[in-house]
Amino acid sequence: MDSRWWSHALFYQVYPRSFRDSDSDGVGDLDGVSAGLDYLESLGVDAIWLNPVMVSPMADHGYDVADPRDIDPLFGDLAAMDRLVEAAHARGIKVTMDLVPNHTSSAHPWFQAALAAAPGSAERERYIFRDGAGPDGSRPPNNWLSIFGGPAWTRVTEPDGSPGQWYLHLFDAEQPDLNWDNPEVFADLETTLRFWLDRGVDGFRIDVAHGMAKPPGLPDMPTAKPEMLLAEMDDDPRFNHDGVHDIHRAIRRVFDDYPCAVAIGEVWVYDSEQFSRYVRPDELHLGFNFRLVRADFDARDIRSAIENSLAAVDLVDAVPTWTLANHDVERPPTRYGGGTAGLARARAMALVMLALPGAVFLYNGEELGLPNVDDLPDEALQDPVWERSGHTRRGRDGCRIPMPWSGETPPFGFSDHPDTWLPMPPEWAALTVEKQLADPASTLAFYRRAIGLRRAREEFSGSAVEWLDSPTDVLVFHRSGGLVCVLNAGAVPIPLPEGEVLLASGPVLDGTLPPDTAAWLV
Ligand code: TEU
Repeated sequence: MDSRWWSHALFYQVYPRSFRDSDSDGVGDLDGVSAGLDYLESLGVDAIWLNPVMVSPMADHGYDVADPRDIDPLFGDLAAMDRLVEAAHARGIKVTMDLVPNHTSSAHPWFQAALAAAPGSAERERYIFRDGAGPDGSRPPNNWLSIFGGPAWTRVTEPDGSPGQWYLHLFDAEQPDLNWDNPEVFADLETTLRFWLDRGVDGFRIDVAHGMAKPPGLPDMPTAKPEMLLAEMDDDPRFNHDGVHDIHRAIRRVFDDYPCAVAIGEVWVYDSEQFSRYVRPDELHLGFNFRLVRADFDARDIRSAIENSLAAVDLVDAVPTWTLANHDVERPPTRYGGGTAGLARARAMALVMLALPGAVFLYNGEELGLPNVDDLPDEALQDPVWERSGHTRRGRDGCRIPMPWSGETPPFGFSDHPDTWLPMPPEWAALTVEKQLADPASTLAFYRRAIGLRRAREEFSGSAVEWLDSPTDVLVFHRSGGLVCVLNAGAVPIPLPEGEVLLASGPVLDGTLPPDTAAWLV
Protein backbone atom coordinates (compact mmCIF):
# COMPACT_ATOMS: atom_id res chain seq x y z
CA MET A 1 0.00 0.00 0.00
CA ASP A 2 1.10 3.53 -0.81
CA SER A 3 2.00 5.03 2.56
CA ARG A 4 1.82 8.54 1.09
CA TRP A 5 -1.73 8.09 -0.22
CA TRP A 6 -2.66 11.40 1.41
CA SER A 7 -0.26 13.40 -0.74
CA HIS A 8 -2.77 13.59 -3.60
CA ALA A 9 -5.95 12.53 -1.84
CA LEU A 10 -9.35 14.15 -2.05
CA PHE A 11 -10.60 14.36 1.52
CA TYR A 12 -14.31 14.83 2.13
CA GLN A 13 -15.12 16.55 5.41
CA VAL A 14 -18.18 15.06 7.06
CA TYR A 15 -19.78 17.28 9.69
CA PRO A 16 -21.44 14.33 11.43
CA ARG A 17 -24.40 16.27 12.85
CA SER A 18 -25.35 17.36 9.35
CA PHE A 19 -24.51 14.57 6.92
CA ARG A 20 -27.26 12.00 7.48
CA ASP A 21 -29.45 10.91 10.39
CA SER A 22 -30.02 7.15 10.77
CA ASP A 23 -31.94 7.10 14.07
CA SER A 24 -34.55 9.79 13.47
CA ASP A 25 -33.54 12.25 16.18
CA GLY A 26 -32.89 15.12 13.77
CA VAL A 27 -29.09 14.94 14.23
CA GLY A 28 -26.75 13.11 11.86
CA ASP A 29 -24.77 10.13 13.14
CA LEU A 30 -22.17 7.48 12.28
CA ASP A 31 -24.58 4.95 10.78
CA GLY A 32 -25.80 7.86 8.66
CA VAL A 33 -22.27 8.32 7.36
CA SER A 34 -22.07 4.60 6.59
CA ALA A 35 -25.37 4.90 4.71
CA GLY A 36 -23.85 7.69 2.60
CA LEU A 37 -20.75 5.76 1.57
CA ASP A 38 -22.11 4.74 -1.81
CA TYR A 39 -22.69 8.40 -2.54
CA LEU A 40 -19.15 9.30 -1.45
CA GLU A 41 -17.66 6.47 -3.47
CA SER A 42 -19.44 7.62 -6.61
CA LEU A 43 -18.32 11.19 -5.94
CA GLY A 44 -14.76 9.88 -6.02
CA VAL A 45 -13.50 10.70 -2.54
CA ASP A 46 -10.35 9.02 -1.25
CA ALA A 47 -10.80 9.74 2.44
CA ILE A 48 -13.25 11.08 4.97
CA TRP A 49 -12.43 13.53 7.72
CA LEU A 50 -15.02 13.24 10.48
CA ASN A 51 -15.45 16.20 12.82
CA PRO A 52 -15.32 15.10 16.49
CA VAL A 53 -17.58 12.21 17.43
CA MET A 54 -16.12 11.50 20.87
CA VAL A 55 -18.12 11.78 24.11
CA SER A 56 -19.03 15.43 24.59
CA PRO A 57 -21.62 17.67 26.25
CA MET A 58 -21.63 19.43 22.83
CA ALA A 59 -21.03 22.96 24.12
CA ASP A 60 -19.00 23.42 20.90
CA HIS A 61 -20.53 20.52 18.96
CA GLY A 62 -17.92 17.95 19.90
CA TYR A 63 -14.86 20.19 20.20
CA ASP A 64 -15.41 19.91 23.95
CA VAL A 65 -14.37 16.31 24.56
CA ALA A 66 -15.24 14.63 27.88
CA ASP A 67 -13.95 11.15 26.95
CA PRO A 68 -11.59 11.01 23.97
CA ARG A 69 -11.71 7.21 23.76
CA ASP A 70 -15.41 6.61 23.29
CA ILE A 71 -18.14 7.66 20.87
CA ASP A 72 -20.87 10.05 21.97
CA PRO A 73 -24.28 8.29 22.08
CA LEU A 74 -25.66 11.07 19.88
CA PHE A 75 -23.51 9.69 17.06
CA GLY A 76 -23.67 5.97 17.96
CA ASP A 77 -21.12 3.83 19.74
CA LEU A 78 -17.77 2.17 19.16
CA ALA A 79 -19.44 -0.59 17.17
CA ALA A 80 -20.94 2.03 14.80
CA MET A 81 -17.48 3.58 14.37
CA ASP A 82 -16.00 0.13 13.62
CA ARG A 83 -18.79 -0.49 11.10
CA LEU A 84 -18.04 2.79 9.36
CA VAL A 85 -14.30 2.11 9.16
CA GLU A 86 -14.89 -1.38 7.83
CA ALA A 87 -17.46 -0.33 5.26
CA ALA A 88 -15.34 2.61 4.10
CA HIS A 89 -12.24 0.45 3.78
CA ALA A 90 -14.22 -2.09 1.75
CA ARG A 91 -14.75 0.75 -0.76
CA GLY A 92 -11.14 1.90 -0.64
CA ILE A 93 -12.03 5.02 1.39
CA LYS A 94 -9.85 6.02 4.36
CA VAL A 95 -11.33 7.38 7.56
CA THR A 96 -9.67 10.14 9.57
CA MET A 97 -10.99 11.54 12.82
CA ASP A 98 -10.67 14.88 14.60
CA LEU A 99 -8.35 15.13 17.59
CA VAL A 100 -8.69 17.98 20.08
CA PRO A 101 -5.43 18.27 22.04
CA ASN A 102 -5.57 21.95 23.06
CA HIS A 103 -8.45 21.63 25.49
CA THR A 104 -10.97 19.23 27.00
CA SER A 105 -14.57 19.64 28.00
CA SER A 106 -15.20 21.09 31.44
CA ALA A 107 -17.11 17.83 32.01
CA HIS A 108 -13.92 15.78 31.50
CA PRO A 109 -13.11 13.84 34.72
CA TRP A 110 -9.74 15.63 34.87
CA PHE A 111 -11.36 19.05 34.97
CA GLN A 112 -13.97 17.95 37.49
CA ALA A 113 -11.14 16.64 39.70
CA ALA A 114 -9.29 19.94 39.24
CA LEU A 115 -12.32 21.90 40.45
CA ALA A 116 -12.65 19.65 43.50
CA ALA A 117 -8.95 19.94 44.37
CA ALA A 118 -7.05 22.83 45.93
CA PRO A 119 -4.92 25.47 44.17
CA GLY A 120 -1.45 24.08 43.49
CA SER A 121 -2.67 20.45 43.48
CA ALA A 122 -1.59 17.90 40.89
CA GLU A 123 -5.18 17.90 39.58
CA ARG A 124 -5.03 21.63 38.79
CA GLU A 125 -1.64 21.21 37.09
CA ARG A 126 -3.31 19.47 34.14
CA TYR A 127 -4.96 22.76 33.20
CA ILE A 128 -3.91 26.41 33.36
CA PHE A 129 -5.13 27.74 36.69
CA ARG A 130 -3.79 31.06 37.99
CA ASP A 131 -4.57 33.46 40.81
CA GLY A 132 -6.43 36.55 39.66
CA ALA A 133 -4.92 40.02 39.41
CA GLY A 134 -5.66 42.84 41.84
CA PRO A 135 -5.60 42.74 45.64
CA ASP A 136 -8.57 40.36 45.88
CA GLY A 137 -7.74 38.36 42.74
CA SER A 138 -10.98 39.52 41.15
CA ARG A 139 -9.49 40.44 37.79
CA PRO A 140 -8.36 37.91 35.13
CA PRO A 141 -4.66 36.96 35.31
CA ASN A 142 -3.93 38.58 31.93
CA ASN A 143 -5.75 40.32 29.07
CA TRP A 144 -6.19 37.31 26.78
CA LEU A 145 -9.46 37.08 24.91
CA SER A 146 -11.44 34.01 23.99
CA ILE A 147 -11.71 33.42 20.24
CA PHE A 148 -15.46 33.18 20.77
CA GLY A 149 -15.61 36.54 22.60
CA GLY A 150 -15.08 37.84 26.11
CA PRO A 151 -12.13 37.10 28.39
CA ALA A 152 -10.23 33.82 28.00
CA TRP A 153 -10.45 33.29 31.77
CA THR A 154 -13.21 32.13 34.07
CA ARG A 155 -13.09 32.31 37.85
CA VAL A 156 -13.96 29.23 39.90
CA THR A 157 -15.38 28.87 43.37
CA GLU A 158 -12.99 26.93 45.60
CA PRO A 159 -14.21 23.73 47.29
CA ASP A 160 -14.57 25.68 50.56
CA GLY A 161 -16.94 28.15 48.92
CA SER A 162 -14.49 31.06 48.66
CA PRO A 163 -13.93 32.99 45.39
CA GLY A 164 -11.10 31.18 43.75
CA GLN A 165 -8.55 30.91 40.98
CA TRP A 166 -9.10 31.48 37.28
CA TYR A 167 -8.67 28.95 34.47
CA LEU A 168 -7.70 29.62 30.87
CA HIS A 169 -9.98 28.81 27.94
CA LEU A 170 -9.03 30.16 24.53
CA PHE A 171 -12.45 29.06 23.27
CA ASP A 172 -15.65 28.54 25.28
CA ALA A 173 -15.62 28.46 29.09
CA GLU A 174 -16.65 24.80 28.69
CA GLN A 175 -13.31 24.18 26.88
CA PRO A 176 -10.53 24.60 29.47
CA ASP A 177 -7.02 24.66 27.94
CA LEU A 178 -4.74 21.81 28.93
CA ASN A 179 -1.31 22.41 30.43
CA TRP A 180 1.04 20.94 27.86
CA ASP A 181 4.02 21.39 30.19
CA ASN A 182 2.58 18.50 32.21
CA PRO A 183 3.82 15.14 30.81
CA GLU A 184 0.55 13.46 31.81
CA VAL A 185 -1.19 15.44 29.07
CA PHE A 186 0.90 13.99 26.24
CA ALA A 187 0.80 10.50 27.78
CA ASP A 188 -2.98 10.59 27.66
CA LEU A 189 -3.01 11.90 24.08
CA GLU A 190 -0.71 9.07 23.06
CA THR A 191 -3.13 6.57 24.59
CA THR A 192 -5.95 8.19 22.60
CA LEU A 193 -3.99 8.14 19.34
CA ARG A 194 -3.11 4.47 19.70
CA PHE A 195 -6.64 3.61 20.77
CA TRP A 196 -8.10 4.79 17.45
CA LEU A 197 -5.17 3.93 15.18
CA ASP A 198 -5.20 0.37 16.56
CA ARG A 199 -8.90 0.18 15.65
CA GLY A 200 -8.03 0.92 12.01
CA VAL A 201 -8.56 4.65 11.77
CA ASP A 202 -6.28 6.14 9.08
CA GLY A 203 -5.25 9.35 10.79
CA PHE A 204 -6.34 12.57 12.39
CA ARG A 205 -7.06 16.17 11.67
CA ILE A 206 -5.55 17.92 14.68
CA ASP A 207 -7.61 20.79 16.04
CA VAL A 208 -5.87 24.11 16.82
CA ALA A 209 -2.49 22.55 16.00
CA HIS A 210 -0.87 25.96 16.44
CA GLY A 211 -2.19 26.17 20.01
CA MET A 212 -1.28 23.89 22.92
CA ALA A 213 2.08 25.42 23.92
CA LYS A 214 1.78 28.63 25.93
CA PRO A 215 4.59 31.13 26.55
CA PRO A 216 6.09 31.13 30.07
CA GLY A 217 4.54 33.76 32.28
CA LEU A 218 1.53 34.13 29.95
CA PRO A 219 2.39 37.69 28.84
CA ASP A 220 -0.43 40.06 27.88
CA MET A 221 -1.57 40.39 24.28
CA PRO A 222 -0.10 43.60 22.84
CA THR A 223 -3.49 44.74 21.61
CA ALA A 224 -6.57 42.95 22.77
CA LYS A 225 -9.35 43.66 20.33
CA PRO A 226 -12.43 41.53 20.35
CA GLU A 227 -13.21 39.44 17.27
CA MET A 228 -9.57 38.98 16.42
CA LEU A 229 -9.04 36.16 14.00
CA LEU A 230 -6.45 33.64 14.98
CA ALA A 231 -2.84 34.44 14.18
CA GLU A 232 -3.81 37.62 12.44
CA MET A 233 -1.01 39.18 14.47
CA ASP A 234 2.43 37.65 14.39
CA ASP A 235 2.92 38.55 18.02
CA ASP A 236 -0.23 36.94 19.43
CA PRO A 237 1.05 35.12 22.53
CA ARG A 238 -1.96 32.79 22.59
CA PHE A 239 -0.88 30.81 19.54
CA ASN A 240 2.11 29.56 17.58
CA HIS A 241 4.46 29.46 20.54
CA ASP A 242 7.69 27.72 19.56
CA GLY A 243 7.19 24.95 22.12
CA VAL A 244 4.38 23.58 19.98
CA HIS A 245 6.91 21.98 17.64
CA ASP A 246 8.20 19.62 20.34
CA ILE A 247 4.61 18.49 20.82
CA HIS A 248 4.23 17.80 17.09
CA ARG A 249 7.48 15.86 17.08
CA ALA A 250 6.23 13.71 19.94
CA ILE A 251 2.93 13.14 18.13
CA ARG A 252 4.82 12.22 14.95
CA ARG A 253 6.84 9.59 16.80
CA VAL A 254 3.56 7.84 17.63
CA PHE A 255 2.38 8.12 14.02
CA ASP A 256 5.63 6.60 12.84
CA ASP A 257 4.44 3.32 14.38
CA TYR A 258 1.51 3.49 11.91
CA PRO A 259 3.26 4.22 8.61
CA CYS A 260 0.07 4.62 6.57
CA ALA A 261 -1.64 7.03 8.97
CA VAL A 262 -1.74 10.77 8.37
CA ALA A 263 -1.60 13.74 10.77
CA ILE A 264 -3.17 16.91 9.38
CA GLY A 265 -2.86 20.04 11.45
CA GLU A 266 -5.29 22.93 11.59
CA VAL A 267 -2.67 25.68 11.41
CA TRP A 268 -4.05 29.22 11.40
CA VAL A 269 -0.62 30.74 10.87
CA TYR A 270 -0.25 33.25 8.08
CA ASP A 271 3.48 33.69 7.61
CA SER A 272 4.89 31.13 5.14
CA GLU A 273 8.08 30.44 7.03
CA GLN A 274 6.21 30.04 10.31
CA PHE A 275 3.68 27.78 8.62
CA SER A 276 6.36 25.63 7.05
CA ARG A 277 7.75 24.67 10.46
CA TYR A 278 4.62 22.64 11.17
CA VAL A 279 5.19 20.38 8.19
CA ARG A 280 8.87 19.64 8.61
CA PRO A 281 9.71 15.97 8.02
CA ASP A 282 9.43 15.07 11.71
CA GLU A 283 6.22 17.00 12.45
CA LEU A 284 2.81 16.95 10.73
CA HIS A 285 2.34 15.22 7.37
CA LEU A 286 -0.04 17.92 6.19
CA GLY A 287 -1.16 21.31 7.43
CA PHE A 288 -4.29 23.16 6.46
CA ASN A 289 -3.27 26.33 4.73
CA PHE A 290 -6.13 28.81 4.94
CA ARG A 291 -4.82 31.42 2.54
CA LEU A 292 -7.14 30.31 -0.27
CA VAL A 293 -10.14 30.38 2.08
CA ARG A 294 -9.33 33.95 2.92
CA ALA A 295 -8.71 35.11 -0.64
CA ASP A 296 -11.34 37.27 -2.30
CA PHE A 297 -12.54 36.41 -5.77
CA ASP A 298 -9.78 38.52 -7.20
CA ALA A 299 -7.08 37.24 -9.54
CA ARG A 300 -4.20 38.87 -7.69
CA ASP A 301 -5.42 37.72 -4.30
CA ILE A 302 -5.98 34.15 -5.48
CA ARG A 303 -2.61 33.96 -7.17
CA SER A 304 -0.85 35.26 -4.10
CA ALA A 305 -2.68 32.71 -1.89
CA ILE A 306 -1.59 29.89 -4.18
CA GLU A 307 1.98 31.12 -4.54
CA ASN A 308 2.38 31.59 -0.83
CA SER A 309 0.91 28.20 0.01
CA LEU A 310 3.24 26.52 -2.47
CA ALA A 311 6.24 28.50 -1.26
CA ALA A 312 5.51 27.56 2.35
CA VAL A 313 5.61 23.83 1.70
CA ASP A 314 8.52 24.13 -0.74
CA LEU A 315 10.66 25.45 2.08
CA VAL A 316 10.55 22.04 3.75
CA ASP A 317 9.66 19.78 0.83
CA ALA A 318 6.17 19.10 2.15
CA VAL A 319 2.86 18.54 0.35
CA PRO A 320 0.41 21.44 -0.18
CA THR A 321 -3.22 21.28 0.91
CA TRP A 322 -6.17 23.23 -0.47
CA THR A 323 -9.52 24.04 0.96
CA LEU A 324 -12.30 26.48 0.14
CA ALA A 325 -14.78 25.56 2.83
CA ASN A 326 -15.18 24.02 6.26
CA HIS A 327 -17.49 24.10 9.26
CA ASP A 328 -15.97 27.38 10.52
CA VAL A 329 -16.27 29.62 7.47
CA GLU A 330 -19.02 31.06 5.31
CA ARG A 331 -19.89 28.76 2.41
CA PRO A 332 -18.15 29.75 -0.86
CA PRO A 333 -21.15 30.74 -3.03
CA THR A 334 -22.12 33.25 -0.34
CA ARG A 335 -18.57 34.35 0.38
CA TYR A 336 -18.04 35.10 -3.31
CA GLY A 337 -21.05 37.38 -3.51
CA GLY A 338 -24.10 35.11 -3.40
CA GLY A 339 -26.71 34.40 -6.06
CA THR A 340 -25.85 33.20 -9.53
CA ALA A 341 -22.49 34.97 -9.62
CA GLY A 342 -21.50 33.57 -6.22
CA LEU A 343 -22.25 30.03 -7.30
CA ALA A 344 -20.47 30.48 -10.64
CA ARG A 345 -17.40 31.75 -8.80
CA ALA A 346 -17.50 28.88 -6.30
CA ARG A 347 -17.57 26.42 -9.19
CA ALA A 348 -14.72 28.23 -10.91
CA MET A 349 -12.67 28.16 -7.70
CA ALA A 350 -13.35 24.43 -7.38
CA LEU A 351 -11.64 23.92 -10.74
CA VAL A 352 -8.71 26.03 -9.61
CA MET A 353 -8.39 24.03 -6.38
CA LEU A 354 -8.75 20.65 -8.07
CA ALA A 355 -6.10 21.58 -10.64
CA LEU A 356 -3.43 22.15 -8.01
CA PRO A 357 -0.93 19.55 -6.80
CA GLY A 358 -1.39 18.11 -3.31
CA ALA A 359 -4.28 17.16 -1.05
CA VAL A 360 -7.73 18.72 -1.39
CA PHE A 361 -10.43 19.04 1.23
CA LEU A 362 -14.08 19.27 0.24
CA TYR A 363 -16.68 20.13 2.89
CA ASN A 364 -19.98 18.25 2.84
CA GLY A 365 -22.50 20.13 0.74
CA GLU A 366 -19.82 22.05 -1.17
CA GLU A 367 -20.39 19.64 -4.06
CA LEU A 368 -24.07 20.67 -4.06
CA GLY A 369 -23.22 24.36 -4.23
CA LEU A 370 -25.02 24.97 -0.93
CA PRO A 371 -25.03 28.63 0.11
CA ASN A 372 -24.68 29.87 3.68
CA VAL A 373 -27.99 30.18 5.50
CA ASP A 374 -27.86 33.65 6.94
CA ASP A 375 -31.46 34.16 8.01
CA LEU A 376 -31.63 31.66 10.87
CA PRO A 377 -33.87 33.04 13.61
CA ASP A 378 -32.10 33.95 16.86
CA GLU A 379 -33.76 31.10 18.74
CA ALA A 380 -32.39 28.54 16.26
CA LEU A 381 -28.75 29.56 16.75
CA GLN A 382 -26.56 26.89 18.34
CA ASP A 383 -22.96 28.08 17.96
CA PRO A 384 -21.49 29.17 21.34
CA VAL A 385 -20.09 32.22 19.51
CA TRP A 386 -23.59 33.78 19.60
CA GLU A 387 -23.83 33.74 23.42
CA ARG A 388 -20.17 34.42 24.19
CA SER A 389 -20.00 37.42 21.88
CA GLY A 390 -22.97 38.94 23.70
CA HIS A 391 -25.14 38.41 20.60
CA THR A 392 -22.82 40.50 18.43
CA ARG A 393 -21.59 37.64 16.20
CA ARG A 394 -24.12 35.14 14.91
CA GLY A 395 -21.55 32.36 14.65
CA ARG A 396 -21.02 29.50 12.26
CA ASP A 397 -24.39 27.73 12.15
CA GLY A 398 -25.12 29.04 8.64
CA CYS A 399 -22.49 26.76 7.11
CA ARG A 400 -23.53 23.74 9.20
CA ILE A 401 -27.10 23.17 7.97
CA PRO A 402 -27.93 19.48 7.30
CA MET A 403 -27.47 18.10 3.76
CA PRO A 404 -30.55 17.91 1.51
CA TRP A 405 -30.75 14.41 0.04
CA SER A 406 -34.17 13.97 -1.56
CA GLY A 407 -37.81 15.00 -1.70
CA GLU A 408 -39.59 18.33 -1.91
CA THR A 409 -39.78 19.52 1.69
CA PRO A 410 -37.46 19.71 4.71
CA PRO A 411 -35.83 17.61 6.08
CA PHE A 412 -35.19 16.41 2.51
CA GLY A 413 -34.36 12.80 3.37
CA PHE A 414 -31.69 13.88 5.85
CA SER A 415 -33.80 12.56 8.72
CA ASP A 416 -37.19 11.06 9.45
CA HIS A 417 -37.64 13.66 12.16
CA PRO A 418 -39.31 16.90 11.04
CA ASP A 419 -37.21 19.03 13.41
CA THR A 420 -33.60 18.91 12.39
CA TRP A 421 -30.98 20.33 14.78
CA LEU A 422 -30.74 23.38 12.56
CA PRO A 423 -33.72 24.21 10.33
CA MET A 424 -33.34 23.53 6.59
CA PRO A 425 -34.51 26.15 4.09
CA PRO A 426 -37.49 25.05 1.95
CA GLU A 427 -35.80 26.43 -1.17
CA TRP A 428 -33.16 23.73 -0.87
CA ALA A 429 -35.71 21.50 -2.66
CA ALA A 430 -33.87 22.50 -5.83
CA LEU A 431 -30.49 21.48 -4.43
CA THR A 432 -31.07 17.91 -3.23
CA VAL A 433 -28.68 15.14 -4.16
CA GLU A 434 -31.58 13.39 -5.87
CA LYS A 435 -32.37 16.35 -8.15
CA GLN A 436 -28.75 17.09 -8.92
CA LEU A 437 -27.96 13.47 -9.78
CA ALA A 438 -30.72 13.61 -12.37
CA ASP A 439 -29.43 16.83 -13.94
CA PRO A 440 -26.22 16.69 -16.01
CA ALA A 441 -25.87 20.49 -15.67
CA SER A 442 -26.01 20.41 -11.86
CA THR A 443 -23.21 21.48 -9.55
CA LEU A 444 -22.99 17.91 -8.24
CA ALA A 445 -22.60 16.52 -11.76
CA PHE A 446 -19.88 19.11 -12.35
CA TYR A 447 -17.96 18.11 -9.20
CA ARG A 448 -18.25 14.43 -10.10
CA ARG A 449 -16.76 15.08 -13.52
CA ALA A 450 -14.01 17.27 -12.15
CA ILE A 451 -13.03 14.79 -9.42
CA GLY A 452 -13.16 11.91 -11.90
CA LEU A 453 -10.80 13.72 -14.29
CA ARG A 454 -8.44 14.67 -11.47
CA ARG A 455 -8.26 11.00 -10.54
CA ALA A 456 -7.96 9.54 -14.01
CA ARG A 457 -5.95 11.88 -16.20
CA GLU A 458 -2.17 11.87 -16.21
CA GLU A 459 -2.11 15.64 -16.82
CA PHE A 460 -2.88 15.99 -13.11
CA SER A 461 0.54 14.73 -12.13
CA GLY A 462 3.68 16.59 -11.16
CA SER A 463 4.16 19.04 -8.35
CA ALA A 464 5.35 22.11 -10.26
CA VAL A 465 3.01 24.99 -11.08
CA GLU A 466 4.04 27.56 -13.66
CA TRP A 467 2.16 30.84 -14.23
CA LEU A 468 1.54 31.84 -17.82
CA ASP A 469 1.07 35.38 -19.07
CA SER A 470 -2.49 36.64 -18.79
CA PRO A 471 -4.54 39.83 -18.55
CA THR A 472 -4.82 41.38 -15.06
CA ASP A 473 -8.10 39.80 -14.03
CA VAL A 474 -7.22 36.38 -15.39
CA LEU A 475 -5.10 33.54 -14.03
CA VAL A 476 -3.50 30.89 -16.18
CA PHE A 477 -1.31 28.20 -14.71
CA HIS A 478 0.31 25.12 -16.08
CA ARG A 479 0.79 21.98 -14.06
CA SER A 480 3.92 20.03 -14.94
CA GLY A 481 1.82 16.97 -15.89
CA GLY A 482 0.35 19.02 -18.76
CA LEU A 483 -2.87 20.52 -17.44
CA VAL A 484 -3.64 24.19 -18.05
CA CYS A 485 -6.15 25.94 -15.78
CA VAL A 486 -7.64 29.29 -16.76
CA LEU A 487 -9.70 31.44 -14.40
CA ASN A 488 -11.56 34.51 -15.58
CA ALA A 489 -12.10 36.64 -12.49
CA GLY A 490 -12.74 39.78 -14.54
CA ALA A 491 -15.85 41.39 -15.96
CA VAL A 492 -15.51 40.58 -19.68
CA PRO A 493 -15.27 37.32 -21.65
CA ILE A 494 -11.75 36.32 -22.69
CA PRO A 495 -10.42 34.12 -25.48
CA LEU A 496 -9.23 30.73 -24.24
CA PRO A 497 -5.67 29.65 -24.96
CA GLU A 498 -5.03 26.87 -27.47
CA GLY A 499 -5.95 23.37 -26.43
CA GLU A 500 -8.75 20.92 -25.85
CA VAL A 501 -11.21 21.95 -23.14
CA LEU A 502 -11.46 19.07 -20.67
CA LEU A 503 -14.00 20.74 -18.46
CA ALA A 504 -15.32 24.23 -17.75
CA SER A 505 -17.23 25.50 -14.75
CA GLY A 506 -19.72 27.36 -16.96
CA PRO A 507 -20.64 27.75 -20.63
CA VAL A 508 -17.74 28.04 -23.06
CA LEU A 509 -18.87 29.34 -26.45
CA ASP A 510 -16.70 29.86 -29.53
CA GLY A 511 -13.50 29.54 -27.56
CA THR A 512 -14.37 32.30 -25.08
CA LEU A 513 -14.46 32.00 -21.32
CA PRO A 514 -17.15 34.12 -19.63
CA PRO A 515 -16.52 36.07 -16.40
CA ASP A 516 -16.67 34.08 -13.12
CA THR A 517 -15.69 30.92 -14.97
CA ALA A 518 -12.71 28.56 -15.10
CA ALA A 519 -11.65 25.91 -17.59
CA TRP A 520 -9.22 23.02 -17.79
CA LEU A 521 -7.34 22.52 -21.03
CA VAL A 522 -4.89 19.91 -22.24
O1 TEU B 1 -11.15 26.01 15.16
C1 TEU B 1 -10.16 26.85 15.66
C2 TEU B 1 -10.25 28.13 15.03
O2 TEU B 1 -9.25 28.68 14.76
C3 TEU B 1 -11.61 28.68 14.71
O3 TEU B 1 -12.19 29.08 15.89
C4 TEU B 1 -11.53 29.80 13.76
O4 TEU B 1 -10.67 30.80 14.19
C5 TEU B 1 -12.84 30.46 13.58
O5 TEU B 1 -13.86 29.53 13.56
C6 TEU B 1 -12.78 31.24 12.30
O6 TEU B 1 -14.06 31.65 11.96
C7 TEU B 1 -11.26 24.73 15.67
C8 TEU B 1 -12.50 24.08 15.11
O7 TEU B 1 -12.42 23.98 13.73
C9 TEU B 1 -13.69 24.87 15.57
O8 TEU B 1 -14.88 24.36 15.04
C10 TEU B 1 -13.72 24.81 17.08
O9 TEU B 1 -14.77 25.60 17.55
C11 TEU B 1 -12.41 25.28 17.69
O10 TEU B 1 -11.29 24.69 17.08
C12 TEU B 1 -12.33 24.92 19.16
O11 TEU B 1 -12.07 23.56 19.33
